[in-house]
Amino acid sequence: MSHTRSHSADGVTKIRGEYWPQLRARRRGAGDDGANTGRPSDGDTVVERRTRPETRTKKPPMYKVILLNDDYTPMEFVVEILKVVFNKQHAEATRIMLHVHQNGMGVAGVFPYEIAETKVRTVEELARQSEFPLKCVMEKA
Ligand code: TYC
Repeated sequence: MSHTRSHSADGVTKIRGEYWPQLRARRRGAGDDGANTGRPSDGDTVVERRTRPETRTKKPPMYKVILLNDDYTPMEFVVEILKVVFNKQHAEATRIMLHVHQNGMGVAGVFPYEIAETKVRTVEELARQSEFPLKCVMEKA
């Protein structure tokens, strides 16, 4: 192939020169009569438009941070954890704590991986300091 491509920030790729060599053979002698065939002939500038963005904008995977029920951690402690670590208001913290108490587990929040990891560690460290067995896990949302 003997064409050159120039890329620009607006997503347009310009191709100058011979792009489809087989076309040249077919058109040899005919020249470009200017007919709009949708195909370039020698020396034409071909414009290609990007169909997907240049930069990756994929959202990070999210992780649920899940509190597990146990028989020993006081309800008030779990409510405090939900307020301090997960920024919940009192009523919402109480609702989540009761859900965990009644159902065995419940979602405290959903975060990107490293934030979720830090929340899990913070909960277990605060529980450990108070000698409560409160457990917390994370799971892909
Ligand atoms: N089941 C505990 C109790 O009766 C309360 C509790 C709620 C513990 C939620 C852990 O994640 C938990 N004291």
